[in-house]
Amino acid sequence: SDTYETLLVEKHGAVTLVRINRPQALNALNSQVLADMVAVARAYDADPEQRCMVVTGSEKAFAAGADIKQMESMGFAHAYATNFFGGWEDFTRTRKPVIAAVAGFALGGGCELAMMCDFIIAADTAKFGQPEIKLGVAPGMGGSQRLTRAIGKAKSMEMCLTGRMMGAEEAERANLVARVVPADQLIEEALKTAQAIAAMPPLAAIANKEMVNAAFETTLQQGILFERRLFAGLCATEDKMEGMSAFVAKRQGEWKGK
Ligand code: CO8
Repeated sequence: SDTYETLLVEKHGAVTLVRINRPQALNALNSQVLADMVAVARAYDADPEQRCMVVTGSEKAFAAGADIKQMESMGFAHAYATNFFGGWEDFTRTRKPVIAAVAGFALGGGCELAMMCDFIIAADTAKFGQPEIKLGVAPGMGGSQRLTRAIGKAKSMEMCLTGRMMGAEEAERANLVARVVPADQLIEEALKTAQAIAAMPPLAAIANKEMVNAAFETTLQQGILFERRLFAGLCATEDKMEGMSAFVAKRQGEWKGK
């Protein structure tokens, strides 16, 4: 059931590790990768045993973009009629936490996929970029919006207009990535972080993700109201009662996801 044409999926306890696996094309994202990523995300969300997901590529490339060979002969009518790239919105609807672990190239759609995840852990070899302009196009999977929100107008505009790559250190300084780690420790560090998240009360994990994401979708006042309501809602969960009494009793909490 866990077989995908373009992905290698491993379960590490409560963590699902997803590796994009099209080495012959530097993990370029074609429609099959999209279908597989959406399917794996749905399966992850639906599995109560799974609490965190890590998306990664290879040492050389997280993903070198959308598949240029698939788009080479595509015209407006086809792109518009098929809502080309629109399916990635389904991936962003994943409710549980998703970490991107990026080594090597994260270009175009690869950078955009990494930004669709909740946060990015980068190897020191990571290279981010939106080089679509060099192909006569522009980002198509949310890059112009998510990159700008992440790193601000000056850097985003420069990246999109020149198509230059940004290394891991600069990406950390610019707030594109949460953390940079040595390349040979990337998977280990990403799994460690994912295990820490997986050990959290699962409803609270979903709520925290929803709240932070609300900051990108609404006004400050609406976002704060959303936060306060959701906070109040969490007070109705058994895990909240357990979490606070465990703290007071100086013991480890045990979560039910209820
Ligand atoms: N799509 C398809 N195939 C790719 C892609 C890609 N994005 N990137 C690399 N490949 C393939 C190469 O064609 C090559 O295949 P082959 O061996 O059959 O010739 C193989 O992967 C290895 O690549 P290279 O030989 O080029 O490897 P290098 O190490 O020399 O170079 C680079 C690595 C610098 C990453 C180089 O491959 C490169 O520049 N790739 C393209 C990067 C890029 O432009 N990405 C953006 C793509 S566009 C996009 O993501 C969003 C588009 C939105 C358009 C909207 C239209 C509707």
